[in-house]
Amino acid sequence: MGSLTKEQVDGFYKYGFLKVDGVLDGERYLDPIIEEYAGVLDQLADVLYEKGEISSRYEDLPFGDRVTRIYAETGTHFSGHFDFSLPFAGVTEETPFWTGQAVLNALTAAPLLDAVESLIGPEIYSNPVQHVRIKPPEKYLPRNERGEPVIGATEWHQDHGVVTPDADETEMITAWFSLTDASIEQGPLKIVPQSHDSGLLTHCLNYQGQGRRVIPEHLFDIDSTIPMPAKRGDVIFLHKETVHGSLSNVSEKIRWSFDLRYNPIGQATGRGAFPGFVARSKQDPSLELRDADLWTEMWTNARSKMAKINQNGESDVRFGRWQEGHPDCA
Ligand SMILES: O=C(O)CCC(=O)C(=O)O
Ligand SMILES: [Fe+2]
Repeated sequence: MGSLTKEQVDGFYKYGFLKVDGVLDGERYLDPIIEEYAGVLDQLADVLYEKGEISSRYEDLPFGDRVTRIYAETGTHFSGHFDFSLPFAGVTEETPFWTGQAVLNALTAAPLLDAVESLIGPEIYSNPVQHVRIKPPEKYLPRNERGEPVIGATEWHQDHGVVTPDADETEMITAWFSLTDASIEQGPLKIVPQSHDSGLLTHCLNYQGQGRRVIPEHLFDIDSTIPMPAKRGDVIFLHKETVHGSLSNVSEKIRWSFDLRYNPIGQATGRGAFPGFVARSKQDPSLELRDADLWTEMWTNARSKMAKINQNGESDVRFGRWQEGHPDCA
């Protein structure tokens, strides 16, 4: 059964977003994820230490400080080891990803799906456009060739803009939540209320030579931007055409969030090479995925297929929809 009030649902469609406090119980859903990722980091630290890429395993540091230290010392980031997704190109049979049981339990948490059900109905598909984002304090991060932190603020975009056109009619919604409190200093989401009224806006692939995909600021009302700090367990729902990005992490702590997508079963996900699954079905509950081993198998199969395409700069299967040279991007 849906858990949102009519006012909340109406507010979501009117403003293009909805923040619901205390959806996910920290002890039940979030602590197990934190524990699971500690194991992932342990493994990563072992490998890096054995290769001589770090001078210590840093096992006494708490998760956030340990990640930050390892990224700083190696001069690179290891986001792929934690993400329940894959890169779009250059994948091999060894490309890391993480699809653990605690993660799956959060994606299928009843209180989360109850809220999703209020927005898109009881036949709910977990869309594979999904990420964990572990963003260390920017001041400690390695920099790319343009001098920017390797995992910095998220550029202005709409989630509709990151799926392929086959999903143009899909009623996809985004659910964002943080595993630890996300203060303003930690670089939470920033949202432009009612920007979804404008429909899909142009995303420029290399706006003003900055080398990143972004909606140019002249296409939306940037002055009405609001920052969205959140407590752990709160969930922020976004309409697929709501313009959003994130602030920079200028704090001393990591910012650690999940962003998930859901759509009604049977609609295109806009990322057909990656596996989604039935998160809830009132019509046929036997379809619901709850076993992380099966989920891992699905991603392992996807990885094998990806290892045969999109190699060496080729684009056999497209993941994006934008081309350079649009007049909005001049
Ligand atoms: O967490 C972020 O920095 C960006 C998240 C995002 O774009 C999303 O939830 O769709
Ligand atoms: Fe997004």
